[in-house]
Amino acid sequence: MNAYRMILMVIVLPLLPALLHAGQSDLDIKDAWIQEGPPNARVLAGFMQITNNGDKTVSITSADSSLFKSIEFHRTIHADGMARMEKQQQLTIQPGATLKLEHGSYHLMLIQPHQPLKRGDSVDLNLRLSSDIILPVKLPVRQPGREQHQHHHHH
Ligand SMILES: [Cu+2]
Repeated sequence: MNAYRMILMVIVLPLLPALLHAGQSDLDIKDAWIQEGPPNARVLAGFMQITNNGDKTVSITSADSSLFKSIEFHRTIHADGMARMEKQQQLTIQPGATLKLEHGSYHLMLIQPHQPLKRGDSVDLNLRLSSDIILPVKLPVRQPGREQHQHHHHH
């Protein structure tokens, strides 16, 4: 064994467990969906439940999809009988906690679809985590439920 191979063994072998772990995240995504909008909608809202099964806090720092110009994280705040949306720099999920993206709370704001989207379509998007892991998520486009008819977006 030459010196070069010896160095490889010494350096690379201890790293293997870490390398094998790369690409896996502690986040579990459930019930991901996008609400169907009116034809030519400029923005759509996306929802999901994100559970952190790990023992460290995880942040989602950005999201993107080839079907949208951009994706933001929003939170709807109710004050003085009005609902308004605040842009969030990131979504943070504590260990063991579940963050619900739902009507009247946190949601994905999907901005300027490149093509019309209707129920039955599905959207692939990538969530980038603070650990630099990219988490792909598929969201079907669905009709809003009855209980959600009072929800409005103001931009
Ligand atoms: Cu919004």
